Amino acid sequence: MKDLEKYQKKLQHYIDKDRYQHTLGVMYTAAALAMAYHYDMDKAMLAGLLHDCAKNVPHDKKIELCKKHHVEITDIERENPFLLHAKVGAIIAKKKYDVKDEEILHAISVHTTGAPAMGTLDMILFIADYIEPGRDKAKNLKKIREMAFQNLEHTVEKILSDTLNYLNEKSGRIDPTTELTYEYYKNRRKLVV
Ligand code: DGI
Ligand code: FE
Ligand code: FE
Repeated sequence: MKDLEKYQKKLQHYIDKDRYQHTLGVMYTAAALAMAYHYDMDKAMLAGLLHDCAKNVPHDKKIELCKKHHVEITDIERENPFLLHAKVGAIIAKKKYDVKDEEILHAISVHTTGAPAMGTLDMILFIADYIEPGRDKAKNLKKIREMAFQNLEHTVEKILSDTLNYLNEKSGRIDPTTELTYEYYKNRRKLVV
């Protein structure tokens, strides 16, 4: 996909070097997951490439952009504006990168907290962001990297469970969506098994 190069050049002006490296990791990991789960590889790569495009947008600007585009801001997001880089990323992908594909925009907008009943691309991006080769801090990465190629939903549940434990340990405010999403996937596994 030739367009990808154009997006890459542009993106490099807006995010720092380390974030760009992370982004490439997510892009290629999303491609691998798309291959494993028979999803459109080009779409997965574009979602991976652009998912953190709002990471370097100042907090007040993120809030302003949400207001301008009628995107709802929760109290938790107001207190932890970094969470907004997901929703604002979707706005920027649409307005500045001209991405029209709603699945890509949705995957970007839920990539930090997840959301109940995610689609395949949502889960691919959520997981790729967590397991890309440059990540080395989270617990259980080896196991989660293995799980990712076996079952998307179980992997999402495990990532959320570990993220909630991590946030509880460091007393980070938990977005209700993160909690809701975890409960959703936990209950689903119990229903299915
Ligand atoms: O932008 P990245 O760093 O690549 O990754 P991300 O968008 O998934 O953000 C990861 C961080 O988000 C990680 O430190 C955990 C945090 N996070 C996820 N859910 C919540 C949360 N932080 C808070 N405070 N509350 C949440 O519900
Ligand atoms: Fe992110
Ligand atoms: Fe990321």
